[in-house]
Amino acid sequence: MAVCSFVGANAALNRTNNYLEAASATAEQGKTVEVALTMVNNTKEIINWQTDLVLPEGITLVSAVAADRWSEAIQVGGVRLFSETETPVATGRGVVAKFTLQVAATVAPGEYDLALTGIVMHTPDGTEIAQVENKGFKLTVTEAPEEGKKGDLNGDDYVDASDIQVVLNDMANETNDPKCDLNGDGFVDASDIQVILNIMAEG
Ligand SMILES: [Ca+2]
Ligand SMILES: [Ca+2]
Repeated sequence: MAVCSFVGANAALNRTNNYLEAASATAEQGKTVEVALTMVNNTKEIINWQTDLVLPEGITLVSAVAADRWSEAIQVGGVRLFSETETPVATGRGVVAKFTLQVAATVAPGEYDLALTGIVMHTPDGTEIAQVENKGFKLTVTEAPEEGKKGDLNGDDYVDASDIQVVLNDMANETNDPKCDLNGDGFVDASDIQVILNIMAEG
């Protein structure tokens, strides 16, 4: 555990009692993910705050909204989240914002270390609470599911007569398997075989 530490003019404020932290989250490649930002301030009311996000390449901050313990708007500027208010709007511990990260499709699956840095909170009497230590959190990026090739009903990566056979079997058994309904009209019939023939013709 970090040792209690104090700085300069803010000596009365113990940073271990006043900080922002983000929850770890999981996102799929190419998708967005919402992350909860929690404020812990055990000693003072807070009127505004800001933090910068340390993000790996390919992960960007796109938006943020106020959450349970914060009633005022949250601004986004690049990798910075901040609020501009002059009335106390949060005390104690609670989620103050939810921010959205965009994960580029090119980001490799895996676990990434993200961090909050440059955290500053202000109290109504103008006291600044600076949080020096980064508060790290993790983002786990999962692989986007592979889209199956349209018309490849037996999953061998080719669209050919064997896929037509799958439709014929479905028609014979009257199972009406949605995966065989290639034109999406709710029925499995010759028109779905035509879809396969068209795909084969296109090569
Ligand atoms: Ca096939
Ligand atoms: Ca159909």
